[in-house]
Amino acid sequence: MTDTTSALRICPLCEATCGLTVTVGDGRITAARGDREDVFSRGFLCPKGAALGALDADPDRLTRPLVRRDGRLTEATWEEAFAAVAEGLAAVRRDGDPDATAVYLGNPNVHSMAGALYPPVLLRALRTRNVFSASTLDQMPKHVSSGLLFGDPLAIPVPDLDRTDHLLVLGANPVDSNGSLATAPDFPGRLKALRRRGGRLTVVDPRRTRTARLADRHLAIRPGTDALLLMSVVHVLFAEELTDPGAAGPHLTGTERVRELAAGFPPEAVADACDLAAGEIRTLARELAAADRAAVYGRIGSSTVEFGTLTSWLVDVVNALTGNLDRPGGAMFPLSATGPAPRPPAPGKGFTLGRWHSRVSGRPEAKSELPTAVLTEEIRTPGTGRIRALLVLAGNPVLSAPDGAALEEALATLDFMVSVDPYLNETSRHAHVVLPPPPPGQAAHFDFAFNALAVRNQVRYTRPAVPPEADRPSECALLARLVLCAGGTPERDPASVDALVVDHTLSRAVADPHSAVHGRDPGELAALLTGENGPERRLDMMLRLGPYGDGFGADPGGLTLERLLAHPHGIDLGPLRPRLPEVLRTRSGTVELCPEPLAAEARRLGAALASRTREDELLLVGRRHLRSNNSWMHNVPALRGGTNRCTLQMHPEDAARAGLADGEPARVAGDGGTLEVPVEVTDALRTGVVSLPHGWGHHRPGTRTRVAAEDPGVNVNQLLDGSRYDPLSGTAVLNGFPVRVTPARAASGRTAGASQVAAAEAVE
Ligand SMILES: Nc1nc2c(c(=O)[nH]1)N[C@H]1C(S)=C(S)[C@@H](COP(=O)(O)OP(=O)(O)OC[C@H]3O[C@@H](n4cnc5c(=O)[nH]c(N)nc54)[C@H](O)[C@@H]3O)O[C@H]1N2
Ligand SMILES: Nc1nc2c(c(=O)[nH]1)N[C@H]1C(S)=C(S)[C@@H](COP(=O)(O)OP(=O)(O)OC[C@H]3O[C@@H](n4cnc5c(=O)[nH]c(N)nc54)[C@H](O)[C@@H]3O)O[C@H]1N2
Ligand code: SF4
Ligand SMILES: [Mo]
Repeated sequence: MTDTTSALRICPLCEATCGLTVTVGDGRITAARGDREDVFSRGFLCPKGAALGALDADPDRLTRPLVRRDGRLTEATWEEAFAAVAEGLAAVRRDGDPDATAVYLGNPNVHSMAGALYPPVLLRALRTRNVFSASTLDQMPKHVSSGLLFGDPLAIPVPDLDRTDHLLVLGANPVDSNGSLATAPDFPGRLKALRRRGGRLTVVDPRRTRTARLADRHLAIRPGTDALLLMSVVHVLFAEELTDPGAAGPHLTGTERVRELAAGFPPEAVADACDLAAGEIRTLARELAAADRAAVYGRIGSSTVEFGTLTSWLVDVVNALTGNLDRPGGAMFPLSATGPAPRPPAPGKGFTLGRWHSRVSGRPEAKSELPTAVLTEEIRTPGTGRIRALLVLAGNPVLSAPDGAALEEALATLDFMVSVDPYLNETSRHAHVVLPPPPPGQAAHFDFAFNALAVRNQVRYTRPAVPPEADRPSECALLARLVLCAGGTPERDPASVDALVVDHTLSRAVADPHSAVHGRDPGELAALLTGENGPERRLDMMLRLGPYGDGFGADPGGLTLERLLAHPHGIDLGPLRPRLPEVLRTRSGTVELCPEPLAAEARRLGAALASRTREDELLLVGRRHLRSNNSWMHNVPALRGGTNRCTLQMHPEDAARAGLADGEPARVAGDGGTLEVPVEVTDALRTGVVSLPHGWGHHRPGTRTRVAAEDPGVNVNQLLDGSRYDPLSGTAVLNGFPVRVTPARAASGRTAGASQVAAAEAVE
């Protein structure tokens, strides 16, 4: 028997950030359970967290870098791999066009320290405008609406779950996803607690999800029409004189213009389009207005739709008009320990969209990113500024973005591609160099992104649970070396990247009259930093400069890395507190409730009211399964099977109309292609709507996710061609798009098994 020890590890597998107690033996995690003493998660964990050990020890994880030689990816040493990266990038950058090198940042970057600390430095070194990320497949609409409303795309109000009396959830299923843009360990438990204390839960979702089953009211809306619903709620609030912005009132401007915009959207005008009764919409508005404390919360289903930014904006407009913006129990701004320290309110620079445009189809940037849906055309279309090199950090856009087949063809034409990824998968198989980070057990963890979205202010840090392997770079060290390669100085010490950031940040802080370290010497401050390595010193710096920090001695009781390390289960920093107007960065210094780009979208929405789906079309929506995570967890045996399947869910009436029975293969056709997939007949979704999960399609050759390949499923995003998008944010429409469903037998004259399903996708 081997000796086992236990260690603490914050779970990196979803936004809930649960604290785990892991058992370690033989240099790996052998078991994981919830840490009861964690100040935030109090022992909660879900099946994914419980499988952290299996995921950590997945035999398909790459342990050494791969370098393409004579067309084939071959194991190499780290030195060989970084030499290949330096050479490949230099060859493209030598021509002097920084935009020829593009970056795609995938979702796991928000779940790791490396992903928070190094991509910003990498982008500065590259100076490219070709920056893409999973955000334009996800939450970019919320950044844009927050940018326009509050002047800061990162100022995202979260529902104050534990104190609200009425929660309205649109297009989110936190019982399965465990929550998003609202970090809350045990989201399901918090919803049950809301009901127990007599609060109301309303869920708007075309599917009767597990979240909808907890609700006292479920509105099975027609997909893509949430903006109409909320516009109509706003209409009722004004028409019935129910608006009362409360304490936020003095900070709001543009309220009258919102009233004018909403005038054309009485419930009777939108009811048909939303397929909801006008009376239900009125009741909803009245209840939100009447509740002492209410919060509206929208996620994926309200975001990855044509009016995603408008919907995201309306969520906060309703919160503001009902007095719930910035009020306890309403929608509040968290205050993260590593965020900027509060400063006296003052007008800011505001937020501008479209400062540049994509080369081929002229799509506007948002938050310095271009839409991921145009990545393919930017690689394929010849001319100056064509993307010839691509760095993919923790991303799998071949499965996560529209039309992966076209993207794959484009990737194959790149002069150079790097994937920083633990797996050889649908995307990384196209790379010239694959750099695998060590498994999560060997990584330290701090939630830079999610503490700014948490429903309670708190701070936690865990060092590696398992001793890092010798001779293998941590993901932080790996990305630091990538930064040096991008900057043309591959020979330099990776620690110099952290030193440079520290110097830059401290120099700015001492020059800032509002900073606690104003006027001090940056060198003196740098010498005070503690930590075992560069990332820890940077964390120490951010904590000390942050809202709860010790200000490098200015507040001796304040937060430092040392103090945080002395609290291994974290430090609770209290419930959310009102932050208006300090949080605002708009030019007016107010909450600009009716920015012109959104007013224009509202007018476009009015025009769209007239259009209808065709009779023979169904609208497709996605779904997430509790034991899944986008494209990359189908390789863990413990998380497979049961209801976690790639099936086309259909209402019995729609299935009967299409001539399909449960288990039969259907042929699904969309703008971008056709798939064959088994039907699952269920009344858990409304009529006129079908559902297919994303992240499947693991049949491709040259990958090494052997478990996933046994049950590959099909890639739903192959039904899309990227031409549907939310114009303000550039976010792809991934929900509520039209498809036609017919029996596959009629089309092919045979029954499709798993391999034939895969083949059908590969062919089309
Ligand atoms: N149809 C449809 N499409 C969708 C969605 C949908 O709801 N419907 N959802 C969208 C959303 S919300 C998102 S966020 C995107 C996700 O889009 P992506 O981020 O492109 O895709 P993921 O599947 O999350 O892939 C993450 C990659 O990171 C790797 N990885 C995992 N852990 C680490 C790590 O610690 N370090 C590194 N370097 N790599 C790691 C994985 O192996 C995988 O290759 O997909 C979007 N696509
Ligand atoms: N288990 C698991 N957890 C995850 C992930 C995962 O893949 N698996 N992914 C993580 C990521 S990257 C993210 S971004 C979050 C996402 O977190 P959530 O937003 O909670 O994710 P979903 O489960 O996709 O919920 C979206 C819901 O919107 C509904 N919907 C679709 N179209 C519409 C519409 O037009 N209107 C309305 N009102 N509803 C609509 C769908 O039926 C679905 O139930 O989850 C994270 N957590
Ligand atoms: S809910 Fe999320 S953070 Fe918590 S254990 Fe599950 S996957 Fe990990
Ligand atoms: Mo996401």
